[in-house]
Amino acid sequence: MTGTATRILFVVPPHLTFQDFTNPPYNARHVLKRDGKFYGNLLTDMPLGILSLSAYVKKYSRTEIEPRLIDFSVELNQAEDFPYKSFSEYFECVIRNATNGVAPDIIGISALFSPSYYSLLDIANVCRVLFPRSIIVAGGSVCSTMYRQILNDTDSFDALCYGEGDKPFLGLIEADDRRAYLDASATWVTKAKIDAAFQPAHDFVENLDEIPFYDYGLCSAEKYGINPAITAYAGVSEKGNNFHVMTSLGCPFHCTFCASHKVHGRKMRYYSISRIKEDFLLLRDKYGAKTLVVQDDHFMGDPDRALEIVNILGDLGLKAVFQNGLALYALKREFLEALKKAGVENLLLSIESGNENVLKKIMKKPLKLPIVQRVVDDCRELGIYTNANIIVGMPGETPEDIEIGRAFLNTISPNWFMIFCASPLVGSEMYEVALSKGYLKEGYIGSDYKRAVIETEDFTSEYIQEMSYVLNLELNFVNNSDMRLGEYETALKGFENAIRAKHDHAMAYYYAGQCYERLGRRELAEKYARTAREIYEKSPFWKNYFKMLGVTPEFAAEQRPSEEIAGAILAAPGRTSHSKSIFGYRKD
Ligand code: B12
Ligand code: SF4
Repeated sequence: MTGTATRILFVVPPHLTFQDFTNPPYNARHVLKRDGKFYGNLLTDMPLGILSLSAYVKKYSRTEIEPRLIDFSVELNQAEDFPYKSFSEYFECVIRNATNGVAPDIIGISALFSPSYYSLLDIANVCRVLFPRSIIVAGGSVCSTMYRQILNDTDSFDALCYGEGDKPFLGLIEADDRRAYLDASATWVTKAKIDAAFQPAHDFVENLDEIPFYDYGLCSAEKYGINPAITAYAGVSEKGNNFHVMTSLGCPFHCTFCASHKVHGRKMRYYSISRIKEDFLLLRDKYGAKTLVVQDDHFMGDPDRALEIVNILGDLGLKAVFQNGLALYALKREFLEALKKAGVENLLLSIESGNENVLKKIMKKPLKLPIVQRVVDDCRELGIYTNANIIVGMPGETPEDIEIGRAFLNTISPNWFMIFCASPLVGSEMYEVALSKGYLKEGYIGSDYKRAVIETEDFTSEYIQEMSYVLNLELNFVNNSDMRLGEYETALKGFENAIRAKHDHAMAYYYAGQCYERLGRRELAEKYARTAREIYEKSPFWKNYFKMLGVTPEFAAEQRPSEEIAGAILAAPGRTSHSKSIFGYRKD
């Protein structure tokens, strides 16, 4: 370390709460560690915000910058066991070892997800004790939307950044008196300012080409390579050597469940095509990238430009995953053909609801169901594997609405559905509605679309929790589209993936066994059927769901469901409300 260098420690809190890490819910991905316990599995995409900040300040600062990164999601996934009583104890141990007694000048924590909220506070508190003189700041979506609460909950921060941090962070580093700069800035929020009803302002880099090539060197590609986010996509064959990229920032839409505009605004800003090509080449040739995971909020903002980028990917021989989904209305057949030609083998379709009324009035999402049908069919014809994102439990949605959506979803054939419980992201319109109407349950801050935390006049959170799981089992297993269409090899990809995510997935074993049977692979068919049976026999959980969904495995004839339940659940698409009779969870 040189005397004049600015030492920066970037920290990413874990994306899961302590509770969800040490005691993962039944519908979450989990892993077995050496200590014989199951832990929540954390998604570990590269933290582009930090890579952007680091690159920006390295280029524009007058001083030498010495950055380092601790990403606790990666650290936790790598840990072979977890002998700690709290995250706080663990954070202290890791940070102490990593810094080896040398205090950073600035500690910058990046908190993008609400489930990180308490870890954000814990990390700041631990750092304040370890390094009383360091400047401690944080940024990201959580800080941009919850700055008041954070600053009321802890005194450990010097300031929080509102929105994008490239320019404000540079301003901080360059300031002669850093604390005075934070106090005076319109973008940094300090405790003194919230007391004075201060409204922070964004300070964006308007021309994105001014942000240099992200500082990917901060991330070990090997550590991030085992990212369970990408392994979750059964249609992606090249899972190693994946790097994350952003080709634009901003999104003009107003989806009520989204908070992204609080960080990036609603105006689209784009990197130039020549710049994108340069970055992709560097990633391929210097870093060995094989797959690029495109993180844009609205990649289809300019469809011609999007096509150009897709063609560049194809020319460079890079595979691409569009993790945030692509606006379906812009996915014309020609564009999908170009994607396929460029080697895109998996698409995430942000359908969100199979009920047009919910899409339009409750989610404010500009999507028509015939478009959904057309895009799903086109992708299938072209051999692009599709994952459909669905959200249930929005304030204002009724069980009848959910049933209408459910009926539609049973008629379309994406390869896999990802069903989420609506989560009230602070900064979203939906959060404001839920808050003003008293719909939020305790613990909503930690919710990450797995736990239902909204409760309205129309439904309880238990109903939504249960419904999301039933929809998952029904759409992905009982009524699996690939099995329906005789695509057994493809169906197996989804089932095997489900088994990797949940080791005791009796239904995945059961249907995988049937696929092997149809493919004439007797030995595997028997093995999977045997495992399904072993799990089933020991598990009231699975007995309940098999029964509820009207599935009677050969080995459990005595479990044949009553006519009433089987009829209610298995009725052909178009069925109407039966949820009340099955779950009895509605408040009324
Ligand atoms: C990529 C992404 C992911 C990736 C992970 C990204 C990662 N490792 O960082 C994955 C797939 C893992 C993911 C998962 C989820 N995501 Co997500 N994700 C995004 C997305 C689309 C892009 C993030 C990104 O790379 N942005 C680009 C960089 C350049 O911007 P940035 O990270 O925000 O950083 C800038 C500023 O925030 C700021 N900043 C950031 N950190 C710091 C630190 C300091 C010190 C300073 C000064 C400034 C600063 O400066 C940066 C540079 O300008 C955002 C939406 C968005 N456009 O930001 C949603 C977003 C962050 N995700 C969101 C959500 C809800 C989720 C999930 C809960 C959804 C789900 N269930 O699947 C999960 C949560 C994770 C979990 N519990 O498992 C919400 C978060 C809202 C909230 N309050 O929680 C967002 C905002 C989208 C939305 N709809 O509102 N996500
Ligand atoms: S959910 Fe996606 S499309 Fe909708 S406003 Fe947010 S970023 Fe835009």
